[in-house]
Amino acid sequence: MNNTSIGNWNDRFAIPAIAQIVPGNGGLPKVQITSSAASAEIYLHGAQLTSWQPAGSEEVIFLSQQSHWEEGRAIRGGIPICFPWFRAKSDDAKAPAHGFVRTKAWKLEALTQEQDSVVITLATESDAESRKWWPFDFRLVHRITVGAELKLELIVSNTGSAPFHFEEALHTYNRVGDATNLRIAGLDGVAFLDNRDANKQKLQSGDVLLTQATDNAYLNTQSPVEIVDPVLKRRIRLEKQNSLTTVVWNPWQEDAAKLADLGDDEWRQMACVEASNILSGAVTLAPGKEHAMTAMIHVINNSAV
Ligand code: TA6
Repeated sequence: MNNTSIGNWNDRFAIPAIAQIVPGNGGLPKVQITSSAASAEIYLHGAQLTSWQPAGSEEVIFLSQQSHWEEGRAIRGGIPICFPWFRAKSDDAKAPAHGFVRTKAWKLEALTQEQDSVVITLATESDAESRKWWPFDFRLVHRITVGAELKLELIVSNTGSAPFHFEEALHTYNRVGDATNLRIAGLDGVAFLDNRDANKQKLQSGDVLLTQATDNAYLNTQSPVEIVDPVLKRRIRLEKQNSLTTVVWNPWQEDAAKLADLGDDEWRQMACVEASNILSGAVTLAPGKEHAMTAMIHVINNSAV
């Protein structure tokens, strides 16, 4: 990426004093939003939001200080997009974890204002590289609305002649005061697969408390989920549409130590709660059809926690 492309992007898309494209970490281009309602940063790499701070709130999104910033590698933190599979590809151990769209540059298609929000539209589509891993034709649009609330829409279109079956996730790393001192409400009574215990099916009893490495896929649930954070004195609320599964993940000390792009103690400042369609929630899409999953995130400050 060079200054010419930055200049061209800004000529086409910049909103003076509100939104511009600038060189980010590793020289990767990012859209920088500084509106009265919120500030945010979205990298074209993976169409990945890495920061959202609504006016009057502290930063809501966690970003590792040890993340890699290069083509072909995922950013650690923010909101990675997992598509067209989640975790390892079931029939190919060599395939990239969480699919292949979070490690490539997406195309910036639009940057507009809607009332006091800024809407960023990014897209990617199948190509010779993607077909090496997954022999289907698709177009993916990620539309992000940055305002007092954060809205993420992931729209999958089948542009080919055969139906395809896919998984997807908006793998949100929420920034928390202390992962050992919070509760995650909204999943009481929901069945989940515990990926830390041979994916055994279990039943959630009460709020989710993080007391060890946790990697749960909650099934058949469209419920809102709240991270209740007594340290930062706030609740982060996730509402979702067209999403049948919710993933809760924290690597804890032992798994964090295995991640070169996550500081050994950074696990304490993060809690992943992910709108998704994985496992039994995976989607089959006919040719010419599209599927839109939406996540809405907002912060309630100084609430009774
Ligand atoms: O969302 C939970 C999870 O699937 C965990 O199993 C863990 O692998 C995490 O994603 C991080 O995956 P990544 O490939 O980004 O290291």
